[in-house]
Amino acid sequence: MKSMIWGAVIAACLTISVNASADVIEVAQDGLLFIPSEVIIQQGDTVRWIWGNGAHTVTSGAGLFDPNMASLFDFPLDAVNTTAEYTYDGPPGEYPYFCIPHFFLGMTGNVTVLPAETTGTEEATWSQVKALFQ
Ligand SMILES: [Cu+2]
Repeated sequence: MKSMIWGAVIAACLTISVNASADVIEVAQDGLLFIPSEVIIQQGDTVRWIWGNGAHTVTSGAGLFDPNMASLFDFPLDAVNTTAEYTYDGPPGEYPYFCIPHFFLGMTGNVTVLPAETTGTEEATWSQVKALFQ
């Protein structure tokens, strides 16, 4: 019975992952939080940040001491600029970002970019599913 349930879960994951079209993943801002703060996407997907309140930035990099901060993007996120978007079409990997004025208050997030679907073979998909749990 248990294996049947896992089979169903895995089948559901495979079905979702096989959708090779580029997606837009939304991240909300509320107070000093990006919600969700961690997202897992595929190469070519776009993340859209949606302003909630206050004045913030969405800035690429691991923080104010990251020499590469803002090398990918540095968006305002405030009452005037209520959305920001970035398409992750670079190499797969971890892409941290943060809010400049609130970095020291822990306003950070991370985007994990998985390899893009190539042919949608089961093996490629399965390795992506496994990568979610590593
Ligand atoms: Cu902020």
